[in-house]
Parts: sequence; C-alpha cells; structure tokens
Amino acid sequence: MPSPYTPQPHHRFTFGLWTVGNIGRDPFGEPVRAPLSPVQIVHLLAEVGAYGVNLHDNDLVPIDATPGQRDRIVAAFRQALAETGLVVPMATTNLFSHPVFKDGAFTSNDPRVRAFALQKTMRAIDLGAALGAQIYVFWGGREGVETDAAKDPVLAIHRTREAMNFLCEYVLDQGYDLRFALEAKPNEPRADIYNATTGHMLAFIATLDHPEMVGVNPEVAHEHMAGLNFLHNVAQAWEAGKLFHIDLNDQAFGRYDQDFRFGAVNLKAAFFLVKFLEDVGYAGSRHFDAHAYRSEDEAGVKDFARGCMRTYLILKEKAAAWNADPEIQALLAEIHQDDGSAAPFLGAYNRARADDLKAATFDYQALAARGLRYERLDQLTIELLLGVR
Ligand code: DIG
Ligand code: MN
Ligand code: MN
Repeated sequence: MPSPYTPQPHHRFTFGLWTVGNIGRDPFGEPVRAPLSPVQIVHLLAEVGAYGVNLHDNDLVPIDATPGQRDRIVAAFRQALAETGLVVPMATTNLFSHPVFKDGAFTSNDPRVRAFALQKTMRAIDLGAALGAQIYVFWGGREGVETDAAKDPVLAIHRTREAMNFLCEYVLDQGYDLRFALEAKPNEPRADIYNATTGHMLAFIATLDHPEMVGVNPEVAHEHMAGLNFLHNVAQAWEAGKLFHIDLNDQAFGRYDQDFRFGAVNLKAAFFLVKFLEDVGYAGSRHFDAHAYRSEDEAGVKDFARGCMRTYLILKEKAAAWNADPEIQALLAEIHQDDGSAAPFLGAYNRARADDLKAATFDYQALAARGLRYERLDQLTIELLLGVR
C-alpha cells in the first residue's frame, strides 16, 4: 500500500517546465544548475509522481526556432508525454523575457509590439491547444511602469481589454476547448504591474466581451507580496465561479517573489488553503509555480518537487482530521449557535421586515459580553498541525 503522501494522478499535481527547470540564476548571480531539456523535465516529473506539466511557449520552443526545429522539439516532447503518461493541463505565453516586451506586451506604447504580442499569443494558444491544454494563463509580468509619466493607466486598461477580447474571439473562432486564467502580481519585474491582485482581475473580467471564458489563476506568493490573505482571495474567486487554476508556492510577506516550496514559510496559511480547496471540491490542477533554492543540485530539485506534493497531502490529511476532531467541531457548533431569535430580521428586504427590525430591542451589552472561544479553537488547530492531536 503506497504511503498516503505518495502523489497520485487524481491529486492533479502539476509543475511548469520553468519550475523544476529553474537553473538558479538570480539578479545577483549566475546559474548554479545545468539546464534540463523539456524531455528531461517530463521524465523528472514522472519520477517524482507529478500528474502534469505546464509550459510557456518558449519553455518548449525557442523564440527563434525554425518551423522544422519547432516540429522536432514538439514531437520529442509528445513522445516523452506518451512514455510517461503526463498531461499538459495548462499553457501560457512568455510575454516577459524577450527585450521586445521591455515596456509590456498588450500595454506596450508601441502598437507594433502590441500586434506582435497578439501574434505570439495566438501561436502559443495553438501550441497549448494541440498539447491538450484546457486552461490558458495570462501573467502580465511586464504590463506596468516604472514611471506613470510613460503610460496612461486608463489606456493600459483599454489595451488589455482589447487584447483579451481579441484572443477570446480567436479561441472561439478556432473552436478550442480553452478557458483563460488571469494571474495577478503587484510588482516585479516592473516597478508596478497593472491589475495588481486577484481582486483587480475579477473586476476586470466583468468588463470583457466574453467574461464566461475568463477566470483567475491566483498565486500564493503574489497575493502575499501585496500583504493579502490568500485564502480570502481564492474564496472570492471560487464564490464567483472564477477559480479556473491556482499557483501554489510560498512567500514571506514584504519580500521579492520568492516562489518557495509549498508550505515552506506559512504552514498555517497553507493548511487553511488546502482545507478550503478540499472542502469545496476544487477539481482543477494543483500547480506548483515554485522553484528549488539556489543552493540545490538536481537531486535537491527533486526534493523540492516531492516536498511540494508531500506537504499538500499531509495538510490534506490534517484538514480531514480537523473536520473530524470532536472538540474542534463541538467548539464550532457552540460558536455558530443560533437561537433563531434573529431569523425574522435577516434575509431579503421587505417593508414589514424593515419595520419590525427598526422596532426591535437588542441587549447589545449582553451580546458584546459574549466570549467567542477563538483562542481555544485556534490553539486546537495549532496543536493538530503540530501533531499532538
Ligand atoms: C509567474 O508567477 C507566472 C509565470 O511563471 C507564468 O506565466 C504563470 C503560470 O503559472 N505564473
Ligand atoms: Mn511568483
Ligand atoms: Mn505564477
């Protein structure tokens, strides 16, 4: 019997080619690991037990590849997928590495760059669809400014909307079974990035011509960079029917984008996130958009990938234990008790209800005096996570 922490395909754990393929370059240092080919990465992910592999167009096909080179690269990648059984649930476009995108892609002040970005994205969508992807992520890493003198933020919104509407129409025209997932980040590599958080993206989606095709891809690190509660943002996306994908990793608040191993920093936050995803029955990929420490060799990269999945599965088991813990559940029942006395006043508005409520008497001093037992509840949660319950 495999360990309960052994990843299985039904767990839907995925990694981008760029994650376990990260060679450890950072702004202050050269690469520390030899590059792995996409085929090598597929086999590495199969070895550690991943379900799928995601990719930017240029993670697989270099931007300057000839059509013949492209075909050979894609054929070898397909062969590796066939040999390992890995699938490609998500694809995306690299609209941030090449210098042509130094001032953005869809929001660039140069209309030729905006047109090139659309062309590149359509071709990347074709590649993703051909590989079976059903989610297409947009992360606008360069869609921002260092100085607001350079770009009108309203014009940036219009340009982004025009691009998204164009690409939604393209997907419909091509007949692809593909939905878009927009990924927010507040800054880095630009000093400020437009649509900085998942909340901004949810508001932006509502202004599109085909909002039903577009959801979000929240990332732990990016919402933490903005100092936000990731669970709340995921819950709002879920409640809106827009949680199409999720980027799992970890991140200290107030730091650069660390993309740490899942659960490596904020274990309690990771627990409540896993509990939420499992409680609501989130059926999408558990995508680890993260990378190993720069200190690691290839063996360490595998430790990183295994750690992401093991921590998720351990926290999934802890969530089930929390839901079954008699003392925790008794406390929750006490906390959420309802004597029914407020029932006549709550719910949809009507005149009679409003009049009755205005006429009602509340002993708000007594209500204020009630202790809510959250300290005990949180302590029990901590002790469950510490393994003493
Ligand atoms: C960074 O968090 C971004 C890019 O890696 C990619 O476009 C997206 C896919 O998950 N995440
Ligand atoms: Mn990130
Ligand atoms: Mn990401």
